[in-house]
Formats: sequence, structure tokens, C-alpha cells
Amino acid sequence: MRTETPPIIRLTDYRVPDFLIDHVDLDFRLQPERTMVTSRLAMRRNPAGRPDASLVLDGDDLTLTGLAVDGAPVPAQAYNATRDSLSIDGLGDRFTLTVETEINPAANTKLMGLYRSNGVYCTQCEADGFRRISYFLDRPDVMSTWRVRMEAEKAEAPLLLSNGNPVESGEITGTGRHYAVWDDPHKKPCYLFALVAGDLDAFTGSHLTPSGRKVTLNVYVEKGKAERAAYAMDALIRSMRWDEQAFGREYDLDLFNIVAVSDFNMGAMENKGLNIFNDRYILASPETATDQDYHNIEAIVAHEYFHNWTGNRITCRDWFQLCLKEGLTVFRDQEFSSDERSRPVERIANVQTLRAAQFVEDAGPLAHPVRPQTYKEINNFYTATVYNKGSELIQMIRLLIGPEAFRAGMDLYFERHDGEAAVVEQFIQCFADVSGRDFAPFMRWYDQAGTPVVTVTSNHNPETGRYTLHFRQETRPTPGQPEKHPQVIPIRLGLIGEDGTELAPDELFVLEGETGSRSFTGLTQRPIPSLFRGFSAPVKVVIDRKEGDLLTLARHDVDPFNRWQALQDAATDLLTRSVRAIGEGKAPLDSTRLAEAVASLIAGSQQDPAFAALAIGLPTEGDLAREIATEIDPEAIGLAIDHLRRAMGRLVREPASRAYDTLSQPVPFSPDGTSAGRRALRAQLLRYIVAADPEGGARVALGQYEQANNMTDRVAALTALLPCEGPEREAALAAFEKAYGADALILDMWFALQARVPGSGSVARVRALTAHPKFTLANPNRARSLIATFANGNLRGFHAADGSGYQLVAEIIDALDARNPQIAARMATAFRTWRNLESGRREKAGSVLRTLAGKANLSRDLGDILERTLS
Ligand code: B3K
Ligand code: ZN
Repeated sequence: MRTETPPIIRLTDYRVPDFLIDHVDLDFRLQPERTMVTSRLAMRRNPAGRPDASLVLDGDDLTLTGLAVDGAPVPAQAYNATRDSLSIDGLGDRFTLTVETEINPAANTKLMGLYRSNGVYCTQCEADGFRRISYFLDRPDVMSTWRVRMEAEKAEAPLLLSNGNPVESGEITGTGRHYAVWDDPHKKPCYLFALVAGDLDAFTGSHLTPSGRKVTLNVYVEKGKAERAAYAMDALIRSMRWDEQAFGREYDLDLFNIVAVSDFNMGAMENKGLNIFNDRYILASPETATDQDYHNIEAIVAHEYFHNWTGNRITCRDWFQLCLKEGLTVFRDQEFSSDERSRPVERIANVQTLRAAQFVEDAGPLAHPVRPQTYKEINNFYTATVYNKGSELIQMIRLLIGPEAFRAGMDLYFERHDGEAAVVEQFIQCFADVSGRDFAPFMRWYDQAGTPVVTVTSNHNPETGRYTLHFRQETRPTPGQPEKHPQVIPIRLGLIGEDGTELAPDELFVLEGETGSRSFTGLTQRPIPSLFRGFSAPVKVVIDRKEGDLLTLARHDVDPFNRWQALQDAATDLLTRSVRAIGEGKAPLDSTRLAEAVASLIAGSQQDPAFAALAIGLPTEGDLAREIATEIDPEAIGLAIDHLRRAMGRLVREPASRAYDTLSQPVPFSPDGTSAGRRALRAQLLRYIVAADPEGGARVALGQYEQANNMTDRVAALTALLPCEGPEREAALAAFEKAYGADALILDMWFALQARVPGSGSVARVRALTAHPKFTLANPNRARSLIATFANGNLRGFHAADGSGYQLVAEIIDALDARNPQIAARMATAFRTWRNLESGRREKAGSVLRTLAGKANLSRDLGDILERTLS
């Protein structure tokens, strides 16, 4: 284990800052290996702070080269500088502090602070990267106005950008260098600071806000790739318009810049007026990006733009409040996508993600509340719980008080807290004030981890016509929270008759205590309950149901989400019983009735292809593992799914082929949701066709690959080929690499496809690919495309019975940790379910984890994840 244990930061220890920084003046002399940073801070004591406190500034790996107070050098005995902090005594009430540091962007492999990506200087400061640039009060409740001057070699970096507005620029005569000055009038914490310097091309646009502000928009990308930024620009303009209409929020500067870089730790960053993106979430063309890429670009461009109000203008008081900006902004981007595309399809996809990522997190050793109470490394808390469950909480608030009151509450929040660093309580208070509802019990959703399980039973008396639904909720203990209390659970429900008629209209029932019930009268026909419509609460539902009832709901429920859910439940039930049967050496179960339902869906699929694509999709290996929850045998799960897909493929073959052929008429590519839905449906059909007849199906898939006029159809063809062992698959993968391997983002897709190849050879395949000349740990996208895809998306491979998958992933994590701890820590979360595996794999995973945790010089990021995973 590591020698020094990092301190635990607690929400209850929050103290207002002792000093404030009213204004920041930064000066950068940019050089790849030696960048000089001068920071002039207009500071004063916080009247609410401790009156005689010394000033303690945060640093991380810094070298101090100069220090002055009000222009006079600080005597050595009055300050103490280490690489990680700078403390100064004897300061007055108001002063200007000048701090000089020297940093090395070229050597910054953590990609936090100021670094170089493909020759471009760029920054990433959230959560605590600014302290790698200069000593500072690196906390979100210290908000200042900023002026930034930077100079660089003109030939290398003709473009110089920072937050806010450009105010001055010029040459530094005789040096080949030039400079620019930027001014940001909006107060912001240092995590929103950004700087970019490089040689990039721009795709330019503009937007006129309702109040008449003309905003210039730029998306900067690598040279020669400007046309691939057109869709991002389109998404940005649509986002701006949507926020004006849906939330009454306008942009507040005359310039909005987006820069895409190739080395980036996450998706993107909402720096004020200068969003920086992973180029995977900007660059798109029909030839180079899939529909999923287009969707991600639209959602992430919107998400970062929406942060301008929910995150930047109103920020977080401390990092425990992260969901205040992230959960809310995810909610906003999901709403945007729902309005731009199909609402039910978006809802289903979001719930799939929530269950795959957040439910799993909530059920394991890394479970934490949406608002955590403690942390050791904040960067490990940018999680599905904070983001996606955080968004679900907002969705429940809207459901509880209705859309009008919700909008009024948001308006009040913007009015009350604009320009502030807020806490969750202040946000919730706005909804309490506009609705009169007591939100005190609801706050438990923020503070209690774990997914509630709602068990539903019912009785029906056909003579009296009385029907009662009984609900009981329970949340299992999670780390540090042995005792759980009931949550406020909004349940949207309705009743359907066996003949498909609607017996009771849609309503909202709120379960407030541990148990609750809802009675109906006048029901002589046996009702089938449709519960948690639209996934009205982030809970698991336990209810005993017959396949026939599920198939009735799948056909007749008025709620599209529940129509989808009913089929998934029927398939999941069949599969879990098959897994059990396989474990007992018996044959998997018969799937004829399910196949009939799917066949009729396929036959009618032309009406709403995007929905049909989701509805006919089988649960994933991960879905089943989550459902089975303990003593998981990934091999049996894989076998059961393979069997079901094959059996169903044979049963639905005819309608599937017919629908596939209809969808194969060549049409010009358009990235909109409806067109994407047709491609998604065709992809699902192809998988059934291949499962039914691997040889003939492989020919169909190869045909699709060759005739495709877009990347989505091409990747879908390869995906369908992945289960087909044999020369066709290898030839197609090789052809893909040859045709597109020169493009980094497409090569990432190639690595990710290979990482998903099922079967016993998959560990060896992935290991061999780590030696591919273009595989590198220096680029997060590349490392993720092969290793994270393998660990999270190839259940049988990662969990190979001999432990070789664990071994391989652990080796990579170890190597990554020395270079980029954030990425290493994120990758290690793939092990979070290890205790739920059957004993053989559990032992192997445990031993690999313990060995990794025992290494010297583990980063705080990885150490924290491993410690919690093993505890
Ligand atoms: N706020 C950033 C995430 C920062 C992650 C720091 N480890 C992107 C986003 O959520 O919009
Ligand atoms: Zn965000």
C-alpha cells in the first residue's frame, strides 16, 4: 500500500475562505518546456473568514520563481513555499499578491493544468488543475474577474485564446513572438479558466439572441478538418436557441469559442466562453462518424453550452455540490435531445445508460450519494451517480410539482443565485417556494446512496371490482451507510386490461413511506399494472409477472417506455432462467412467444424504426449480470444470450430479412434522429440474420460493409460480423484498418471493435493489439478504445476464467498510473463488480487487485479507487 494516506475531505468541514480574490491578472510567456506564469491577484480578507488567518494557496508540482506583496518582494521568513502549497504571514486587509511560477507544458502527461496536445497549448483546470499553473485559492467559491495576457511564437501558435473578449493583440517586434490580451467580465472560479495557443482552423458561425446580441461562434479544429466541425456548429446554434425557449436563458458574451483537441481526459470542459473538447465529440462527417458519434456531439456541445448558466454563472460552493451543476446540466441536455429527437427513444437510451453505469456503481463498493459526504480525490467523483442519477433527481422534482412550477422554480433559481457559488439546499428551496411542497424528505435522495428496490404485490376481487396495488421499498446498505430510510418515490402508473384496453388512466402515485397502497374500484376485468411509466423514479422494481402479461403490455401499453420495458423484462426473465438451466447442465428455455412478439414488432417497425430498434434489442451481457447480481458466471450469461439470439433469429428470420431489405434501399445520408433510427433498426435486424445463419448472414454483412455510404452502416456490418469466427471477420477488420487507419478517431473505432470480439481468444487478441504500432497510452481516447472497451464491453473476455483478462487490464492500469492517474483510476472502476462474481473469478480478480494496490508510488486517484474497491 501507499505510504502516506491522503487526507479525507468532509462536507461538514466546509469553511468560508479567509481571503477573497477580486481580480486576477495573468501573464503567460508560453514555451513548450519552460512557460513562465506571472499572476497578480487583487486580494482582501474575507470579512466572514477568520480575522488573523495566514494565507495558504494551493499548488501542485509547482516551482516558485518570484513573490511580491504590493510590489515589494516578500522576505524569506514571511512565506513558505513547497511544490504543493504557498503560505504567507503578516498580510493586511487588502493587497496585491504577485506570484511567479515556471511550468513545463510538454512534460505534463496528466493532462491537468497547462499541457500540449499535438503541438497545441491547452488547459484543463476542473476540478483542481489550476493549482498546477499557479499558486491560488483553488476552490469554486472564490470567484474573480480575469484578464489574461499570453505570448507565444507566432509561427507555432498564430491563434491565442482565453475566456471572455479579446481586447488587445500585437507583435513583439524582432522576436517572432506575438501576444494577445483577453478580458472576462463575468466573475468565475479558477476551474473555469482556459487558455489555448496553437495553429488551428476555424468553422465560424453566428447567432442572434432574442435581446439582440450578435454572438460570433467559432469551432476550432486541427488544420484541414474545418468541414468536420459543421455538425458541432449546427448543434451549438440549436442549443442556444433551445435554452432561450425552454429556460429563457441567453448567452452573455459577444464571442463563444470551442476548441477540439486530441488528447483530453474526458468529453469536454465548459470553460467560460472557451469550451475545450475532446475532438471525438466535435469532428463528424458521414464518412468518419457514426450516428452514435453525431448524437454524442449534439448532446455534449449542448451540455457544455448549458453549463454557461448551470455551472458558470451559478457555480458550486464546494465540490460536494458537484451534482448541482452536473446532474442539472445532464437533465438539461437530455431534455434538449428529447425535444430535438424522439422523446421515448431518448428516455430509453438514458435509462439503459443509467442502469448499466449507475445502478452497477450503486450496488458495489464505489457506491456514494449523489452528494457525497467525503472524498479523498474529487476527480474520482465525476461519476454516473453524480451525473446520471443527479439528472434523475431533477426529473423527479419536475414530476412531483409539474412542468409549470418546475420552470418557475428554475427561473427563481437563476434570479436568486446568479453570480453565486451555491449549494443544493438553495436550489431545492426554489422549488419548495414556488410549489409550496415540503422538499425536506426529498433531500434524502441527495444524501443516501443505493438504489431503492420497490416490491409490488396486488390483489383483485372480480366480484367487488376492487383492485389494490401494494408497494414496499427497501434500500440495501452501502459503504458507510448501514442504515437506510425510505425515499420519496413518484410512481407514474396506469392499468391495462388483458384485452389491451386502458382500464385506468395515467396518474401519479407518490410512495413516501416504507409501504403504500393504491386502490381502484369498478374493475371486473383483471388489470395488468403498468408501473413507473417513463421510468418515473431511479429504482428497481420487483414484481411477479407472467410472460403473457408482459407481452400484452409490450403490445398495448399507452406508455412507450413501458412497452419497451415489458419486452426487456420478458427477455430478461427468460435469460436469467436459461442461465440457471445452463448452470445445472440443462438446455436453455424456449423463446417462441417472445420471438412472436418480436416478429410482429419487426413487421410493424417501419412506423417508428428508432423505437423498434430498441424494442427488438436483447438485453446485454451487462444487463443480465446486473440482474443476476451474485455468483455471476459470465460464460453462462454469454451462452444464454447467444442461444436466445440464435433461436429468435431463426424464428424471426423472414420478417427480419424483409424489413432489412426494405431498409437497404440506398438513400443519401442525413444524421437526424429518424434517419439514424432506420440505420439502427437495420443494424439490429442484421444481428438476428447473422445469428440465424452465420454463413449466409456473414455474406449479407459483408455486402452491407462494401456498399455502405456512411460510417454507421459500415461499423454496424463489422459489429454483426464480430461473433462470426473465421476469415471473413478478419478480412473485414483488416480492410477497415487499411482504409481508415490513418484517421485517429476511426482507428479508435477499429481498436474498440476488436476489443469486443467475443470468444476464448479475446484476451490474446487485445494483448497483441497493445503492441500495435499505433497503440499508445499517451492518448486517452486510444487507451480507452482498446482497454476500457474490453474491460467494460466484453464480459466474457475480461472475465476469462483463467484471470488473464484481469491481469492484462491491471498491467495497463499500472503503466497508465505513472503517466495519467485520472485515466488509470477510471479504468480501474471496471473491477467494481468483482465481489459479485462466482468464487473462481472472484478470487482471481481479488488477487490482481491486491497486487496492484500493493505497488509503490500509486497515485492518489488510483489508490483511492483500489482502496474502496477492496474494502
Ligand atoms: N465539467 C467537466 C468535467 C470535469 C472533470 C474533471 N475531472 C465536463 C462536464 O461535465 O461538462
Ligand atoms: Zn457537465
